[in-house]
Amino acid sequence: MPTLKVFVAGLPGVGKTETIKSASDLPLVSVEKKILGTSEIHVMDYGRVYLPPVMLYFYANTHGEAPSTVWPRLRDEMQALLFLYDGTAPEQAARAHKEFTSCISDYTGAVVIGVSKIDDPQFSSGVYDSAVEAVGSRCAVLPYAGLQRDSVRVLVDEIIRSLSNTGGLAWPT
Ligand SMILES: Nc1nc2c(ncn2[C@@H]2O[C@H](COP(=O)(O)OP(=O)(O)OP(=O)(O)O)[C@@H](O)[C@H]2O)c(=O)[nH]1
Ligand SMILES: [Mg+2]
Repeated sequence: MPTLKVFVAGLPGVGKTETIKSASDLPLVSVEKKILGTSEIHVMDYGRVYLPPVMLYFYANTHGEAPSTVWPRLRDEMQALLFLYDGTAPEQAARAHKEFTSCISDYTGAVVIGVSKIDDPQFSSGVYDSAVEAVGSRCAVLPYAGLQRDSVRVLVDEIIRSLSNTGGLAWPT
């Protein structure tokens, strides 16, 4: 069965855990992930969903750690990066963008940005606008609601689409 590993990245509180919960067929678990090629173990959120013919695995940073600190040790085995900006936190947008820029440097996998919490009255379209402006044509920027399965599914579909566009899929779609 073809598999696809997706790292869900973002600053603390952006909605990574809820997004994985909504995307996944399983209750959320925390895993001790072995870092490829090392003896290092890293605690991460984990979920998975079967979208025939592919099994997608999701991992996310936890415990308030910055994505750019763990990503360098994971990027080689992740086919996609789903990077989240908090739609209710315009004051974090500049920091999120700095993290994002660091994560995508030299990365050739699929990249999608989600702007979270569109269902929240505090959602600011300014976060969306600044993300679009900052990333240009590098990747899609999609506002979404992490507590809603259908909304998260749109992000997942975009990841699969962008991988098939770049020839990164090993199976026909
Ligand atoms: N309204 C709304 N609230 C959300 C959404 N996604 C997450 N939240 C809330 O935002 C808070 C943080 O969500 P988490 O999923 O725990 O965020 P996280 O990125 O995993 O946070 P850390 O693990 O601490 O880095 C929680 O109170 C969630 O209920 C969303 O789409 N809409
Ligand atoms: Mg979390």
